[in-house]
Amino acid sequence: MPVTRGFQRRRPEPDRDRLPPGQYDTGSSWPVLTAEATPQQAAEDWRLTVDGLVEAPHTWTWSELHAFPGSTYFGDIHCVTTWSKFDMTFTGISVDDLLDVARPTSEAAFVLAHSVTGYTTNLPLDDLTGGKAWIVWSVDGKPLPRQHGGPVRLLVPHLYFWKSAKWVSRLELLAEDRAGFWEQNGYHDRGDPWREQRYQGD
Ligand SMILES: Nc1nc2c(c(=O)[nH]1)N[C@H]1C(S)=C(S)[C@@H](COP(=O)(O)O)O[C@H]1N2
Ligand SMILES: [Mo]
Repeated sequence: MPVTRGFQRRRPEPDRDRLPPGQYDTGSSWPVLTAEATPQQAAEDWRLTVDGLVEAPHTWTWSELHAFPGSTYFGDIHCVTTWSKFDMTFTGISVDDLLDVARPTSEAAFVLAHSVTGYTTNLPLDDLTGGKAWIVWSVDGKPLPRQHGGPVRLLVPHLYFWKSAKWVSRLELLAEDRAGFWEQNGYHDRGDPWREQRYQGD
């Protein structure tokens, strides 16, 4: 049967330029991946601490965090379980602004991000600076749902999403890399999705 070109049904082609190797587009669904029980702490009671190898360790309250200039990430996220989700809008503040106050010492080279739940994940300090990482409390214009890390989560979208600690309460600056929860269980210390750094040794 002849088919007029303009009426041909287009099969959605995976967006190769946008999908890191081994990933698929999850579309409108946003899976929840949580290793622990979701904490129920009220937003107004939230505290975020930056300490360890810094000149000026500091703890911010929920309202103090909101006093920083707002910063938005618009783009994609990539989970190591192979889903990627396109065109997310997260709003909060830049991690740079917190580090400007706390001032990492010259020895500081790594960060262990802690959640109130005890979940941890490690990152090179360089991956949290230069406008690449956020502390976020809203997604697509709405408060971040609790199962997705609300009231406050870390967002490091250029790395696999396990680095984006939900319910983040502390950024601990370190001289040496110290493995976090998934990293102790065999996941990669850096986790760059474009280099497919899923597991230790990748
Ligand atoms: N506190 C905490 N943060 C976490 C996790 C977790 O289990 N606990 N899971 C990580 C993993 S493996 C992923 S893929 C993302 C999932 O975020 P989501 O549930 O909002 O999709 O959160 C990351 N941050
Ligand atoms: Mo994940």
